[in-house]
Amino acid sequence: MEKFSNNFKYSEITKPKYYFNRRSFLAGSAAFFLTSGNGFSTDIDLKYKKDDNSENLKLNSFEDITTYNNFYEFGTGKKDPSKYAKKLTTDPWSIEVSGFVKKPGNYPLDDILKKVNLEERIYSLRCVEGWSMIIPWIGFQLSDFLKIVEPTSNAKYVSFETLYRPDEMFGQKYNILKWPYTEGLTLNEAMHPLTILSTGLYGKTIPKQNGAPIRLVVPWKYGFKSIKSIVKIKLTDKQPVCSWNLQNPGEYGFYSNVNPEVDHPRWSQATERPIGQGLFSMRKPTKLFNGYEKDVAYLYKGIDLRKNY
Ligand SMILES: Nc1nc2c(c(=O)[nH]1)N[C@H]1C(S)=C(S)[C@@H](COP(=O)(O)O)O[C@H]1N2
Ligand SMILES: [Mo]
Repeated sequence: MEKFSNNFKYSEITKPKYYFNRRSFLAGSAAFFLTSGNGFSTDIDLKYKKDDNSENLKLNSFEDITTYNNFYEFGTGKKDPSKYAKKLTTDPWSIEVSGFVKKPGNYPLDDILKKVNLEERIYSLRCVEGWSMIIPWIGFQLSDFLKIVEPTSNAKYVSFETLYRPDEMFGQKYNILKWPYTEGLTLNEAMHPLTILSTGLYGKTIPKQNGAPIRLVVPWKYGFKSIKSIVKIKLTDKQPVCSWNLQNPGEYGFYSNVNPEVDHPRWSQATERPIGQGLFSMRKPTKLFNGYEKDVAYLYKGIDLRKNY
C-alpha cells in the first residue's frame, strides 16, 4: 500500500482509468470511518501510472482545500468557512427524498453509507471565479443512491437543498442569496458515473467547511453546482430553481459547464489560477468541461452551450 503520492500529471485526473479508484472502501467499515466525528487518516492505495509528459500538478494540500473555501452560509470570505463552520451540527443527519421516486422518505446518512461503495475520486474543482484546486474526494456515485430511491419515468431533473439553520449558519441572516442554497442537475447528469456525493477527503471525514457531512461534486461544472451539506433531494419534471441562477441569470446558467469559450460577463473564463501550485505558478488554460469532455460531451449533443451556459 502506498501513501498519497503528491505529484502527478494533470492528464491523469482526467482519464477514467485513473480517476476511478484503485480501491473501494468496504461499506461496513466505511460507515464507521465516516461517522467517527474526528475522522482518522487511512492509507489509500494510489498508484498513478505516469504515461505522458503533460503538465505537472500537485494534489492540493489538506490545508489549501480546507482553508480556502466558498460556503456563503458561513460568510463570503475565503477563510470564513474554516473559522465559522465549526458550529454546524452534522450528527444526526438525514436526507429527505421526495418527488418522482418509488421510495420517498427520510434516509439517515448512516443507513445510506451501509448501502453504497465509498471510493476515492481525484477531481479538479474549477470555481466560476477563475481559480482551481485538485482534491482527493471520498464518496460514492450519486447514481448508486438514486438507484436505491428509484426514480419513476416522470423524473427528468434532480434538485438539491442545503440545510437551513440560521442559528448555526449566520450567513443565512444576510440576503446574499435566497436561502436555503439550492442546486439542480438533469437526471442524466445526476446518473453520470463522474457525479458523486462526497463524505470525505484526503481519507478523512469531510470537514464542515467543505460541506459536511455530505455534498455533491460534479467535476465538469463550475464549483457552485457542487452544493454542500445536503438535506433534501427531489426528483422533478421541471428544471429546478438554482440559487446562483436565480440570483443572477445573466451570469450563472442552469448548466454551468466549465467552458473556456463562454466568458462570464465580467471576466474571461479562458484561463484559471491553480491554488497552491508554488510561488511561480501561472494561470493555465481552462479546458472544456474541465477536462472531462470525452466523458460528458454526449450529454449536450444538439444543445447550444453558448445559449445554454
Ligand atoms: N451550500 C453551499 N454550497 C456551496 C457553496 C455555498 O456557498 N453554499 N459554494 C459553492 C462554490 S461557489 C464552490 S467553488 C464550492 C467550493 O467547494 P470547496 O469549498 O469545498 O472547495 O462549493 C459550492 N457549494
Ligand atoms: Mo465557486
